[in-house]
Amino acid sequence: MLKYKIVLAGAKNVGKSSLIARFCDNIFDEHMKDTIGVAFKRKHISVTGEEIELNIWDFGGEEKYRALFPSYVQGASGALILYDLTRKETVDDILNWVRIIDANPNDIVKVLIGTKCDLVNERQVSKEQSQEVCKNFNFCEEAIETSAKTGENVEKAFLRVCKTILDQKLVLCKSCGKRFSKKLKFCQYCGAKA
Ligand SMILES: Nc1nc2c(ncn2[C@@H]2O[C@H](COP(=O)(O)OP(=O)(O)OP(=O)(O)O)[C@@H](O)[C@H]2O)c(=O)[nH]1
Ligand SMILES: [Mg+2]
Repeated sequence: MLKYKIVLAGAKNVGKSSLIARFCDNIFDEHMKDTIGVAFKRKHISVTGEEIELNIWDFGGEEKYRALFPSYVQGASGALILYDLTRKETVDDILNWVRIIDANPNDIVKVLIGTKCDLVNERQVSKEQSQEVCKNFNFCEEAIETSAKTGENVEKAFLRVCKTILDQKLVLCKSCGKRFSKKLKFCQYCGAKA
């Protein structure tokens, strides 16, 4: 089974733990507790025929934990970076997370996630603004607007990061049709030359 580490980052209270709780356990808590330091969840999913174990790292957004972030990103294949679309100052914070993720020697897939899209009357960040951020900081495709409360687009967010990681790391064998690591010279299933 393929195993990938995914990290979640973003300002305090953007909804990182809530997104994970909806994705992993299909629950939503109006009174979610602040994350102290780092939390961890594991989930198995199937993506385009590949079985994947996702190790999901949830990082407390409070300022005092930020010095720990570079070491927590070690070994990650993907990052979901969240802003709260009802608080525009959370968009300004994205650059701080991107700098650290991009400084990592691994090629980490970045997906931008807008949260709390159920709060339609409180929106402060337009789709155009988030597209601009995606372009400027080399995010994968456009931002995904989600709601952990209703579940809207939550699965899509995790699937996007997984699919992009698979495309980056695996190649389709022309001989047997299975996917194998780009690092290998031969297909691990049928032995055909890469
Ligand atoms: N309406 C609405 N509220 C949300 C949503 N996601 C999270 N919340 C609320 O926002 C608050 C913060 O959510 P958390 O998931 O704890 O945020 P966090 O980013 O993990 O916060 P830290 O761990 O402190 O960094 C909680 O009161 C949640 O119930 C959402 O999609 N819609
Ligand atoms: Mg949290």
